[in-house]
Amino acid sequence: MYTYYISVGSNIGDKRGYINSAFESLQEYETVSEVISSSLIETEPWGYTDQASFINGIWSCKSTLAPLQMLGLLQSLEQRAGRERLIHWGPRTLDLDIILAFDEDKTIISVCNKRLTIPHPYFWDRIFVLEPLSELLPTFTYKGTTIGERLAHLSLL
Ligand code: PH2
Ligand code: MG
Ligand code: MG
Repeated sequence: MYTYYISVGSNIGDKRGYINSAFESLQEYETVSEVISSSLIETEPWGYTDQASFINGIWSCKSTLAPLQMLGLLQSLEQRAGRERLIHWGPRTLDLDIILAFDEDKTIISVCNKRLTIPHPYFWDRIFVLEPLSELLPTFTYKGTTIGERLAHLSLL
C-alpha cells in the first residue's frame, strides 16, 4: 500500500467544479481509499504569470497502485475534465500532480523516469503546493528543513 500526496490546480472555467468532481471520481476507485482534501485556496500564477489565478489544494490518499499506475489514473481524471496541453505551465481545467509518495513503512519513494519524477521537482519551491500540504502534513521535514520553515523562507523572497 502506498500513500500519495497530489497537488490539484485549475485556472479555467468552473475551477472548484472541476476539482470537486475529480475528487468524487477518485473516491470511486476500488484501488484507492482514505481520500482527503486540504482546503482549496486561490493563488496567483507562478512561472508563466500571464494567466488567470488558480484554485489549488492537496489531496492525500492510500492506494495499492504503483506510482506509474497512479499517474495513469490521474491523467484519466484530467482527460475527463477536458484537459488540453497547449502551453507549458499554461492555463488548465485540471492539473493533478503526484508530489510525494510513501511506502508502507512511511519511507519516501523516489521515481525518476521519462513519464514521472517524484518527489515532484519543484514542489519545495511552490507556496501554492506547500501551504495546503502543511495542512495535511504539518510536521513534514525535507532535506533537514521543516515545511513551516520552508514556507516562512519562501514568503520572504
Ligand atoms: N501550476 C503550474 C504553473 N503555475 N501557478 C499556480 N498558482 N498554481 C498552479 O497550480 C500552477 C502555477 C504548472 O503546473
Ligand atoms: Mg503542475
Ligand atoms: Mg501536471
